[in-house]
Amino acid sequence: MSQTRLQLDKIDPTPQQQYLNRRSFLRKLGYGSLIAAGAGVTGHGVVDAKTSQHEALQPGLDSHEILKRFSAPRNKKYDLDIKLTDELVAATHNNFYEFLPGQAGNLWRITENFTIDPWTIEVTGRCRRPRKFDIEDLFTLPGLDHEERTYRFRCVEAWAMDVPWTGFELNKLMAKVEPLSDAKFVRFVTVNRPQQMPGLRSTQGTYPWPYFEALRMDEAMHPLTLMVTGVYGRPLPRQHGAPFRVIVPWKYGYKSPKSIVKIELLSRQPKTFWETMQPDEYPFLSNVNPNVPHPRWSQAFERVIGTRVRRPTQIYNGYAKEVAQLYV
Ligand SMILES: Nc1nc2c(c(=O)[nH]1)N[C@H]1C(S)=C(S)[C@@H](COP(=O)(O)O)O[C@H]1N2
Ligand SMILES: [Mo]
Repeated sequence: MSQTRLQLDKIDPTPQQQYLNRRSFLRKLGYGSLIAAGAGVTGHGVVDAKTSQHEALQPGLDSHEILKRFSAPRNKKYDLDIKLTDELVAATHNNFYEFLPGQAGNLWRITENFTIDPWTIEVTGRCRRPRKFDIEDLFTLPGLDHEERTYRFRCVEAWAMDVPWTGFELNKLMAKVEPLSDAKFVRFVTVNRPQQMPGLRSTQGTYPWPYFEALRMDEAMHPLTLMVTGVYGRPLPRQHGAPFRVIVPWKYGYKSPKSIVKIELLSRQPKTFWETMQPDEYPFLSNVNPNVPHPRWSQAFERVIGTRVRRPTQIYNGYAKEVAQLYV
């Protein structure tokens, strides 16, 4: 067995654990919604979906087989023309301050007992139909069809990854609550659960918990902004922000909040978590820009995790064609 193979085996509990999570997660969704979710997942209609889901729930299939069967149809429009980050590398290189302040490789372990089912997201504020969505809603409501997109992702601390997220455009969820015309900003709030989140306990008083982020309405409604429910064809692992997070690929990573419980539509610009503490370092917009250094380091280059690649940072993280017009 090669050295690489051995190393992979050593950290293999992660995908295996995710696979088991996926099984119980899907079981909890109930059979009816399995079919519905499957229809969105395979794109081949209800009957095929039912078959593949059914088979996938048989014990003994390896996690890669599961991954193949549950992959949402990939939206070719957003396909990156580069080698994707290894799943295990992404799963063991995370940032989730509620569990552990700082960058960490063992967040998958620290988040192990975090309860993600049941879960609700409340969408409220300046909208005609405020409502709560549960897990099942996000997988089964019409119009929230899941797809897979490969996106670049850039942390402000100059590391990058290229990963396949599964989810749907946030604007589709917004449409369900019918925003009012004075809804100009969208604020996201992460779950506040100190008994399961050791980072919340150890930093009480240091940080303004719970974590909150925000976008302008036009940014939130942009087709690139994803409500993410999965990655690498599986439900989102806890360390990546299960069960639901937002991904905004042209902004620094902290603008992509995890484990969201509340979305508020607001008429005025709110403060964000990091902006509250260090407005010069983490301003509201925080678009990826190689020409604007962080006050303490350059943003000209980025390190691709799991590789030796150091590559130039791209303006808007490579999404200028799609988003530059938002900022003229
Ligand atoms: N709730 C919450 N969301 C968060 C963070 C956090 O600490 N708490 N960290 C952010 C930062 S700085 C980054 S780089 C990304 C990391 O996402 P990943 O661990 O899935 O790679 O999550 C972002 N979302
Ligand atoms: Mo980050």
